[in-house]
Amino acid sequence: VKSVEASIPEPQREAWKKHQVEGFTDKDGFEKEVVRHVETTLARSLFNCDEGAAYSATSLAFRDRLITEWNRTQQRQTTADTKRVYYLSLEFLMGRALDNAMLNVGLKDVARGGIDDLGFRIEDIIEQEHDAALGNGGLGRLAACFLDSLASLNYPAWGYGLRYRYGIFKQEIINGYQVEVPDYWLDFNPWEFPRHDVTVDIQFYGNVRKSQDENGKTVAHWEGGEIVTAVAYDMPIPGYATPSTNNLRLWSSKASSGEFDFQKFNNGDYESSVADQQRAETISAVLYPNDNLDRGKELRLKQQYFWVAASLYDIVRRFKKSKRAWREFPDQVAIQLNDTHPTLAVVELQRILVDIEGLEWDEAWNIVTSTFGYTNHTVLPEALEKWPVGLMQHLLPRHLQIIYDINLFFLQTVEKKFPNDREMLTSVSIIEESQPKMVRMAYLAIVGSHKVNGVAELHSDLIQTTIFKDFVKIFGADKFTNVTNGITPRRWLHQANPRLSELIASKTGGHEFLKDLTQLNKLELSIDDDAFRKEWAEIKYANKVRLTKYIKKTLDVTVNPAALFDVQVKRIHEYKRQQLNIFGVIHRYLALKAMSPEERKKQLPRVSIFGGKAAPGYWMAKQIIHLINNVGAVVNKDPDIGDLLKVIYLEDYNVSKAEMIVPASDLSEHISTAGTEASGTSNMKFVLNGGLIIGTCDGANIEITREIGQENIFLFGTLSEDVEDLRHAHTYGSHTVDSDLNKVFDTIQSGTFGEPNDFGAMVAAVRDHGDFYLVSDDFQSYIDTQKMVDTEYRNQDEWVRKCIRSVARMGFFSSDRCINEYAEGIWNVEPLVVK
Ligand code: 4GP
Repeated sequence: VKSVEASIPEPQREAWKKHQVEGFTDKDGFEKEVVRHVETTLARSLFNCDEGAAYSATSLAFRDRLITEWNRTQQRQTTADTKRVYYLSLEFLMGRALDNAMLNVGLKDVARGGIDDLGFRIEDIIEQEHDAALGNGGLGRLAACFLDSLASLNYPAWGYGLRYRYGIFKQEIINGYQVEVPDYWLDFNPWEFPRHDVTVDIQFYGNVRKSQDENGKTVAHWEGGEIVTAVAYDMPIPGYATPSTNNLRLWSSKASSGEFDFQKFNNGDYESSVADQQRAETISAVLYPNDNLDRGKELRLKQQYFWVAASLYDIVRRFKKSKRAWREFPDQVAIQLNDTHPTLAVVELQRILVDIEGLEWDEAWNIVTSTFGYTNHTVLPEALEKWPVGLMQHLLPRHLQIIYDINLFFLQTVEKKFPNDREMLTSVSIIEESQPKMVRMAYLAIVGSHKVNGVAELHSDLIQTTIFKDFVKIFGADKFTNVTNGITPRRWLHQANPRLSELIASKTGGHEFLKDLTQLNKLELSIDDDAFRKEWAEIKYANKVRLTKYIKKTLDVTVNPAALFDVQVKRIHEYKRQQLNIFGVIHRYLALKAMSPEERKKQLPRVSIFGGKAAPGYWMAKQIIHLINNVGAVVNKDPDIGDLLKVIYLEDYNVSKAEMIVPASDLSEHISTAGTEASGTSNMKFVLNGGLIIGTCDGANIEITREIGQENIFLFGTLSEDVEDLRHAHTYGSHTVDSDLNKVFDTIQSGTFGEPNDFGAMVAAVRDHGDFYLVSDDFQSYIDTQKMVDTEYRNQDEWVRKCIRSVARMGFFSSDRCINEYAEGIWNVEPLVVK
């Protein structure tokens, strides 16, 4: 950029500078921008500007501001010639952008006034926005929190992903069943910039020809096949209280000619000419709706290569502009693989360096392994990605050859270190010798990266002692590390819970805590302040009232906002054990039914709130949803029960709903079978918003306990070190289910909650088929712990103190801390300080 600028004559530079866009800073300027966008960009007027148009114009006004900062940020980074981080993720679960942009830029109050002047309410405008739901759950939302932290901490960073036309499906609950409806979110998205000038042609299929160059070296040429074009769409990512604005670049696919095949068209074969175009567009059409599950579909592999190849082309192009030697590539570029989905990037970079740039294999491989880091997000075997060798051969013939070579050289080093250990070789080989043979993507990612990390301490220990233990022997323990997940306090406190954020600011000396979350610890000094605790409790109550109204509006069920709100919202999965929760609810219902009316009057009212999507092909998860809804239908209408128990299923759980639900919880459930939930991040969100947790010793629950103190969390259940023995005992010993749980099962099977056959498999999984998720082992301690919750909740003053103490000690779980750890320990990048 320096040289480009210098080459432009002074007067021209002056002309540009004179007209530089500065962006509004006050209400008047904001209104002017909104009106301009309504009247020109949207071609409407005062007379037909509805809330939707007002939302669009407001977003466009902010987008213009961001894009100016975005340009400057890029220019600063290029001029400073610093190392950049590239975060490759197939999922970015961003949620809404407008509220976040207003708050991060610090102009929400300005916008509120302006929108008011123009005749709207800011809350209504915010509600107009459709969530950008390009992710399934934890993994995708983590990527979104990371983008916020990277920008807020001034790191030179880009996110790279796919621009799905359909994000995660919309969930409807019809007659108690989940029904999936497509989520078409791109009608008009004011936050994206189509970059029709930034395109990359991506090759698939074809074959490999080898030739000799003038020095007698063998060169591979990947020829033929099919070309699809990737087009970049950019979304600006504003940092909080900093001008730094980063970029999320999402690739969209289209036919390489851009149009349909004219030859075919002229020959009258209109249909097939259009079909080619549609086939190309299919690549980025839809997000695969699986969480913690791999379903080896060819189109998914195509998506992965398409995205990875386009992103690497872009990264390499940017690097080449610096005119540095290739060996300096890792000094300029760090690439993080968010799970194994982008692992082909390892192979693609090796291909670029060897086949196209002509580097020697070893030199190229050094560059590759110094560039990549790999994050694992799950130990569940069904989620570990593998691709059939035959499919890889067909779709990416050159890449398969390179994978074989990587494997060969890798196994040679293993052989040297562990001579004559055939078992070791088969166990770590990137190619699984199964029928059919498979490429193990996690192994490829480990071999191709310089660091591998898990996402919470227990999880990082587990990967080193179970699924990847042989790799620890081969590479040494230094290659493996832990970075405990975090969440952005901007969205998950300041935006979702503005009143609490203001109260905290008033007690900690301003909004500094939003940039340095450890400052929350100052709250402990105010814990004996009666007025403070009173206001704290009032805020929680107001958040519960808001959710109460939403429940009334959407489900027509009246719940008592003074009841204990017990929440479990996350993807539906057997390992997350929503079934344990609903069995516990049934147990509570039976206990209440068995009481005399006098006894009942003494009980604490509770609302059990569930939400979450099941993967469309995950039958058992859908049965769990069905049971919860059926239980709700019976309990909520039972006159014996009244307010004492309500069971609510919130439809279509997503990021913007989480922003409303999380601040309204008294107790949230994080009750996975020990050793199965890699980290969890909603546990952090709930505690940060002043709710307590009931949970197992799993994932980040363990570190949360360490930080906030075990007197502030309700832990129960089996420990991870005992899980295997219990499973073994279930299968080979005698497995019995205690009488309380049996009563629950009998009630289900008596038809109290609808057709018993619908739930037969769910009951049998626990009673007859080995109870893999240890529901029976943990049931009694779960029930006992819930009783303790009831007792403790009655002492509201002590409960509020526990909540405040917990919030005060949550500083560690900011994604800022987490990103700083990645930057220092894995990426070796520095923030670019903005003056
Ligand atoms: C999730 C894990 O299940 C969750 O525990 C973790 O907090 C999150 O990643 C972020 O690290 N994994 C997935 C997945 O979403 O699909 O593997």
